[in-house]
Amino acid sequence: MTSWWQKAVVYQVYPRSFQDSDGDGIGDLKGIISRLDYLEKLGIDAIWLSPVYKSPNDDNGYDISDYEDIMDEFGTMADMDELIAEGHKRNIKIIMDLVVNHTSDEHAWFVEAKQSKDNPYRDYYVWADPDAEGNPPNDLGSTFSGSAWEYSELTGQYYLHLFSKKQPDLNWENEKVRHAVYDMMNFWIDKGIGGFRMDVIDLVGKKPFEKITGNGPKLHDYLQEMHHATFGGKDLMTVGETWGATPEIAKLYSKPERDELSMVFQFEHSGLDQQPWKDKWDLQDLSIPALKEVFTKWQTELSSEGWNSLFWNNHDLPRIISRWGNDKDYRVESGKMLAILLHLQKGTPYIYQGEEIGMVNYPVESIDEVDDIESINMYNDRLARDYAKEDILKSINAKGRDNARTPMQWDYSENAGFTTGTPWLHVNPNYHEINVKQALEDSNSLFYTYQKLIQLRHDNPIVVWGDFTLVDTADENVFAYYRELDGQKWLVVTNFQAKKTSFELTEEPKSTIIQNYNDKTYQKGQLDLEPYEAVVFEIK
Ligand code: TEU
Repeated sequence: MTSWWQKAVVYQVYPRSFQDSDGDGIGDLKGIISRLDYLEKLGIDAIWLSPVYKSPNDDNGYDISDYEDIMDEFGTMADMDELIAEGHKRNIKIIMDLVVNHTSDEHAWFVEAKQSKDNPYRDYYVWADPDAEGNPPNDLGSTFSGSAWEYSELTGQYYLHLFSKKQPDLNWENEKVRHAVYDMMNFWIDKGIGGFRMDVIDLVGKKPFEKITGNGPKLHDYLQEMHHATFGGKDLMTVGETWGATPEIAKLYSKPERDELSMVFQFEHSGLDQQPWKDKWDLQDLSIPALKEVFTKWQTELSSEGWNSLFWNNHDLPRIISRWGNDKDYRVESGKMLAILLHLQKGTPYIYQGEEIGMVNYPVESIDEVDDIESINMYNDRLARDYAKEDILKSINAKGRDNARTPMQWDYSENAGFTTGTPWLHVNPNYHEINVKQALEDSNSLFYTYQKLIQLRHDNPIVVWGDFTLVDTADENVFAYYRELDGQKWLVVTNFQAKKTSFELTEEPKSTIIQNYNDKTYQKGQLDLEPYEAVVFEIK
């Protein structure tokens, strides 16, 4: 059986930074609606909408205080209903971000729970007595620096927060919590959404007293229970965010007969430019052979069981052209190369807003320019541990989450057409060169490469279903692979570096499907490749 999401391309919208409609400097739902025609032109099938629920914004909406209401700055539930309806008119489904590992500390459940040890909501969260010295029960750390335990004066116990202290962890062992979550999911399903992206879903089976966070013993039981209580049998798409997934684990989530999820985001490639066993902030250069190995492993392991998601970017990751392409001399060439390399693999591709016009990282000079709680906490933590300020800022420039969160660049007008007010986060000053208007007017822009890649997927079963085989190359920085289906064969060749090289084309190509150096023609034999050149051949 096949499903719509196996042939789909998903576009992620980070609402705060997409389009402001009322001049308060913050993107909103009406703004998104006004840009649906643009997304339809790009050709995407679904939008993954980062959280729009009511939230005090300690972590920009990933701290939810009411799952069935909309954040004031973003609009109203009527706007949300309109977004779903306007999406349907254009065959664009809305995938809601489901953040249920934790709530905000301002959620009614937590406001109740913290009052007393016998409050009916107490067990919605995870509490622990101080140890003999008054310290937290163990040394579990928060992803956003410091301890994962926060002391609560009112009752003299600690509560667990794997993220900020304003994001208390829900206790999934409590059946009432699980069923409250399922009811809330059904509320959204009834509105006609297309599915869910599940935030850090691999943490919900945690055993914090045994210091188990990801992949806890009950995780898959909970997901099967959720599946049957909510989206099961409803043709919705579900994608779990799972930082610690191996191919074996990804199959547990995504084999259809297990009744869990459609697919997961796994991050193995994303860890390749950090030093082994260290933090994402501890930088090292990307090795292309290592990248080839990781992609090949996932393509091969999930070829017939389970399903892959394909992505370079999201709201937590730096811009891919700045990260692994070249944002100085080859912005467009490297951007197209990266797009072609990713989108012709097997799986469901995700495009993060602005990726399709080649937006790049914002240069941060001082911590005062930073909004992201993860970066700010890390900065303070490392300063206290005597790291050099320059090194910390270097890490933030390379990996900080704000890189992806600067406002969408629409045109040449003030603030890039994002807002008529003061933007909540600085607009990248390069919007005079990089913006949607420019991209739409230039038939050679990155936008049209993305548009064509989406079209190729929609039109060619080989892109959706074809087998993947890595090609051995003389230059280890050339990444080439075959896709094959029913006697048809495509060859993808990409030069993943800023210098020229060559590639031996051993078969006469029938045709060229897409390329990023337009006026070149190709024949069997030695191909001279330009920096970041990418070309796809039909071989037979
Ligand atoms: O991200 C999970 C997560 O662990 C990230 O914080 C990630 O580790 C980090 O950015 C990379 O170092 C999800 C959301 O995508 C993120 O925006 C939220 O802050 C987080 O969960 C908490 O909800």
